[in-house]
Amino acid sequence: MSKQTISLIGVPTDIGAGHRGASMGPEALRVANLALRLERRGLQVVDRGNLHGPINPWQPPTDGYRHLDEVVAWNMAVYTAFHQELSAGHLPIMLGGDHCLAIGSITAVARHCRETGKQLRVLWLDAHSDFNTAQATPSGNIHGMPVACLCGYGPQVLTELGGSAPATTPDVFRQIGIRSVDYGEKQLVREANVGIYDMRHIDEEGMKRVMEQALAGIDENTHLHVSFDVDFLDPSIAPGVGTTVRGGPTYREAQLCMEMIADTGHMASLDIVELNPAFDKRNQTAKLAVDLVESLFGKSTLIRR
Ligand code: B3U
Ligand code: MN
Ligand code: MN
Repeated sequence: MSKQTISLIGVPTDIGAGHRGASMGPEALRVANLALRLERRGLQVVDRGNLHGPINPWQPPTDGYRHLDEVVAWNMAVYTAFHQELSAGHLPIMLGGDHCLAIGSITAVARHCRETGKQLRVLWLDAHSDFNTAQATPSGNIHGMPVACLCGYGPQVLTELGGSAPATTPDVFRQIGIRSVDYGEKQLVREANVGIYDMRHIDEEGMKRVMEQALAGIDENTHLHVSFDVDFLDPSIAPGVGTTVRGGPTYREAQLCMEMIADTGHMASLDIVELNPAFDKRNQTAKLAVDLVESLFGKSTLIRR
């Protein structure tokens, strides 16, 4: 079998976020040696550089959305770049950027799955369920809305980014680490029946059981996309994010989560989002993210198979 090619795609924007600084995420991940660490795992890595898009005008919401036009422009760029890499047989990694950009990446992945007859599964590692709508959002920040948009709840320019709406359905999602869901959003995720493994579930059953449940049903025909919002992690180990929420997974729990994903052998695309170097200290959160991504690609203490 030929070497797997990984394509790094930098998306330097905080256009959907409530704090400035996620735009520096791609460079922080490069400085933390992401490419080299993956190469050491025997993977071929190409860094495609950064995508380009509008500046952040830092405006209040209009009709419930902040920066909708700019969010669409950035997501179109992500959608095109991601789809191109997938069509070439590469494994794309988005270096975000805030989480609104997962609308573009996952719309591309969903199209690729339709074209190849694959079954899509999305693991959404996050403190937040990101299922807000213009009515439910407390902020208008679109990084709190990508899952809703991908499932058809949102402005047409985002729900139909890939030409047909919606990109996918709630049943493909498994959300892990959730501990902050807004008032109206709770009703929405319940109605849509999104698969949510919140922190209580992790506390009660343990990360091992939770991951067994979240990964159940994955087989040869599955395209597994991992959307890793760095605020998934407990803020004591990952302070470099815009919206910290206490009570997240520990270093050990996060490692186990990543290792169990790696064990499936089916991860075919990845987002690393919401890393915010403006809140970080000595790039520690970027280094931790890289460490965990190595585990996602099969790094383990011992030879297990
Ligand atoms: N749910 C809140 C906060 C939030 C969502 N995602 C992040 N923060 N990173 C909102 O504004 O929608
Ligand atoms: Mn998120
Ligand atoms: Mn989050």
